[in-house]
Amino acid sequence: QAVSLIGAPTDIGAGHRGASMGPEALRVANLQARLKARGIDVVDRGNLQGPLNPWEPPREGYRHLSAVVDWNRAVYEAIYGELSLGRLPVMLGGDHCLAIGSITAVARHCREHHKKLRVLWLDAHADFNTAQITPSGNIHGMPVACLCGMGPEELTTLGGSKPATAPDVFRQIGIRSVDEGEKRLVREARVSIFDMRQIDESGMKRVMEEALEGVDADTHLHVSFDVDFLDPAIAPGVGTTVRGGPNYREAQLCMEMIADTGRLASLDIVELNPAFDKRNQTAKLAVDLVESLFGKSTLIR
Ligand code: DIR
Ligand code: MN
Ligand code: MN
Ligand code: MN
Repeated sequence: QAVSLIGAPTDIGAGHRGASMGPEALRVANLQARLKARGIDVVDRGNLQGPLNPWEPPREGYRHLSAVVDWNRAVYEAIYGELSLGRLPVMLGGDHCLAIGSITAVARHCREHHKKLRVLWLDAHADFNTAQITPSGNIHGMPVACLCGMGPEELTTLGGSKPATAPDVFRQIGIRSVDEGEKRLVREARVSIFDMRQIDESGMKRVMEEALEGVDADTHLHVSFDVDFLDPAIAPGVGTTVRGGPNYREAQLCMEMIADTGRLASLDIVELNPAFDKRNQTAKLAVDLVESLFGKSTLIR
């Protein structure tokens, strides 16, 4: 297994500044060395480049649309390139708008290689807003809708055709903050959502079994890990904390069960915001969890 780390240092789609420092925080927390220690070939490709954040108000429902498009083009090309080399790309965000680029590339790779795509969206938020219903204009709240063909043409057609993916490839886990208009849209699109209430009632084990159902040898498994998925008590280093998220053990189990499938083929680590963190603890936690995602087990067996 060969892994490529790709930094995308921008907060262009977010409502707070600072996610642009995420890639460096993950490097400082030793992401590459920790994966290498697992016997994985890990290359750090360095950072992509794109426009600076002009910090402007939203226009016609979108904040910084053209800069978001530029960043996502760069991410799309880089991720597609790594997949073509047979490597497993890890996109170090950056805010979650960049998953439009990464997952559009992954979807193209899957089409070309006749693979089924499954996306696990680990997040406090559904990220299914559109310009008409967004409360903020921040495009990091819109990537899933864009990938399903709902959004500005420049983003929905990043990979040429539209839509990049269908709603049925997604399994959203940890959800606990969905805006009013967004609730109606996810229901209409029939996005599969395992919210915190379901994790409370069924437990993380049962939820992950359901979310991973049907993942087989022909499946490309993509994990889009928004760090605000985690409970803010253990992960304060994000711009949009929502209380009541998975605790440390629940998060570990989630990652370990993904690793057990042996199908992880691409990963986003997004929304890590060192400006809100203390002593880089959230980056360290993210690295710890990513080790589990790549097969490190706390169990003795
Ligand atoms: C909120 C916050 N739903 C919005 N979204 C996200 O502005 O659209 N925060 N993704 O991380
Ligand atoms: Mn492949
Ligand atoms: Mn998100
Ligand atoms: Mn989120």
